[in-house]
Amino acid sequence: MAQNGTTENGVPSDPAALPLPQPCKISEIKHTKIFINNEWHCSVKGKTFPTFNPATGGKICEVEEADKADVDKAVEAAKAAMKRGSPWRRMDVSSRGRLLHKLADLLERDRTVLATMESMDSGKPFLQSFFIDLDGSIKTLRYYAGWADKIHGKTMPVDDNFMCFTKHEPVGVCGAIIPWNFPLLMFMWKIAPALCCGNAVVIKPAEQTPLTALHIGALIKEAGFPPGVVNIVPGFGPTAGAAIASHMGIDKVAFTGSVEVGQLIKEAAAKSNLKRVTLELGGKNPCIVFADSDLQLAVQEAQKGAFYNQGQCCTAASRVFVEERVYDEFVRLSVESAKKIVAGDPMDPRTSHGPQINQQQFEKILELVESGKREGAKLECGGHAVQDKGLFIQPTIFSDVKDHMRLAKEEIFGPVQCIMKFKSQEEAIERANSTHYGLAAAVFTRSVDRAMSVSSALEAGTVWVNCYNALHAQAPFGGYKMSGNGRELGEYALAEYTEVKAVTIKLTEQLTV
Ligand code: NAD
Ligand code: NW8
Repeated sequence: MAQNGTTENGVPSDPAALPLPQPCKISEIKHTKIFINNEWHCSVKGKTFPTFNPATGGKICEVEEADKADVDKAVEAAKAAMKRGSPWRRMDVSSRGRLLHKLADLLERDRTVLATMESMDSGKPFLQSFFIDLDGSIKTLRYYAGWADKIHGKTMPVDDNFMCFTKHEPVGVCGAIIPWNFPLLMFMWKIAPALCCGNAVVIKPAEQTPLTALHIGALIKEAGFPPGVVNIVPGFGPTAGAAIASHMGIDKVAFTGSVEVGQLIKEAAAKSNLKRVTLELGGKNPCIVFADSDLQLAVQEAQKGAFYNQGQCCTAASRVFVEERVYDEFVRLSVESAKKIVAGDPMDPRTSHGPQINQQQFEKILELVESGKREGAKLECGGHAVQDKGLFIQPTIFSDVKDHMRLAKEEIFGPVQCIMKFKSQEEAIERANSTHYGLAAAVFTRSVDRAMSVSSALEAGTVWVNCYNALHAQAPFGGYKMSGNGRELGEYALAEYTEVKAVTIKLTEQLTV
């Protein structure tokens, strides 16, 4: 059983929760324009770009393409929303929280439409969109709604002649650039903490998956956020994305995506106005399975870690280290279970495995699979595209993977599990840490001592013990080393969206008794 009371493909395990939700018919996409100042705008250059359904290859619709000039307009709107005396600045903090709750209510109302649209645009199985992405998005909004009226500073005792306190103020205009693997969830991870702290946002969805973000634009307006508080600029990385990263009017940028682009963003931020940068980049996440673990559980969780969202997760468990004594059994059970995964139409409730996002990712993954075959890893199952099915790739398992192979070093971002053998705990830790990444890691063991010592030794922002992908709005998420800077979710994310002001007041009246 997976988390949140759901089974592998997101189906509720509680039969009382049946019947299952069904995707709805979307005959026409309503929102395809740039969202600025609570209004829909055509692109300044008059350009549009197509968005496709990766399951069918069919074009869904054209979307207005934002470029630098559109980002400039969005930033002006956001700056106006942040101006002293503006409705957003003057709004009392409880009302800010109510607006975020209202937005969450509207996501609940439109849950089926949003889940259907998310699946059409990204290829995710509908039930996963419905139960994981929508659930996570709604929980993230409600969690930060609760923080809106609890963001306060401290009073510092200095010397007798002064009163000194801090205020946690919004940073200002926050840029956000997000990827295509969790289009709606990443949107909420960015806007919810930004808005609860009183910032304005200019956000660019990924060019592959702009649709749910634009629907949310309509809901933001309906919820009653003042104009300019959230602005959505669908477009490409080197144009709209780069304009955000180098904009003089943007005070902070949050990015989720590849290491390469993360480096470009930091460089652009440094060379423009030194805007603050938070980055959530990839991982080559180790999963360590000890012989004393519940092996069935380890097999299931490691598999979910490797194949969830077609392997397109920054948290994907792509290096599984298994203790020698249970290695053969682990491989056997993993292969047996992987062969049962049903790839197919994302709208079909039996499907738990959809297509990759696009041709470029599809080819990159298959090229890495070929490198594994060439370098001598043992292909246990899969290893090919699903016949005649466009962008679908079979869940693939390699055993006997060695640390020097490309499979063990590069982020694959596809449904490929690499299994490796280890002898000692010390060796497993050493090898798990020998990567420039450090996003997440997992340990499977029945020993509390071992869970504690191994989780301390792992260089990763998240360590899961006897579970995988156990993300919660309350817990911080982010990377060590080259997996990123800063934290999203939880209380820690608030620090990324606030400036701290120290106010020191000289007191003239002196009490002598
Ligand atoms: P990417 O990093 O290019 O894209 C992520 C976002 O950055 C998109 O919104 C994109 O438009 C934007 N972007 C691209 N170039 C930019 C630039 N020069 N300036 C500003 N913004 C820019 O990722 P991708 O090309 O879609 O995927 C490539 C690889 O990145 C994947 O194979 C995977 O390894 C990794 N990836 C990681 C995540 C993650 O969640 N950490 C998500 C998607 C992709
Ligand atoms: C925020 C996120 C979640 C949540 C639940 C289950 C499986 C996978 C993910 C996940 C609040 C509450 C719940 C997941 C999401 C994003 C990434 C990787 C895995 N998130 N979930 Cl990058």
